[in-house]
Amino acid sequence: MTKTVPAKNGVRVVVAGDRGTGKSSLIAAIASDSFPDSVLPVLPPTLLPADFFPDYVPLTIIDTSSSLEKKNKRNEELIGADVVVLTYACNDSQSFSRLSSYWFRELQKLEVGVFLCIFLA
Ligand SMILES: Nc1nc2c(ncn2[C@@H]2O[C@H](COP(=O)(O)OP(=O)(O)OP(=O)(O)O)[C@@H](O)[C@H]2O)c(=O)[nH]1
Ligand SMILES: [Mg+2]
Repeated sequence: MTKTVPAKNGVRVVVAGDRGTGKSSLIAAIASDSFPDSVLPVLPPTLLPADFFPDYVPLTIIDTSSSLEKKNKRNEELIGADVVVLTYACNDSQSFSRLSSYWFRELQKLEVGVFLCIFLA
């Protein structure tokens, strides 16, 4: 029987988006398989082990802060990302506009190539 070999050491997913758009809740929900009543403002890195996935690649999910003072740290995380998840709140049209007016530009400036948008219910 063929054993599945990991393609690489892991995938680093960085979650960014405007304040209050559900970054930390999304990560907590993925990690616990349920929507959290409350979450820390910034979660520590969340490791989803390889056996969580059919292709056997572990995932590390990095939460980011919305504080301006933490922008440098956030940018470092974005530069080191394999995948960027941008969040917006569907009940906040401004957070949607900010995807193009701020976040896409910010990723371009940082020369971050890959990104994915997600929607909140
Ligand atoms: N209805 C609804 N509420 C959500 C959803 N995701 C998050 N929330 C709520 O939105 C609020 C903000 O969620 P957080 O996960 O703290 O958002 P955040 O982007 O991490 O916020 P900051 O860390 O302050 O930038 C909380 O009250 C959540 O319960 C969602 O998918 N649907
Ligand atoms: Mg948060």
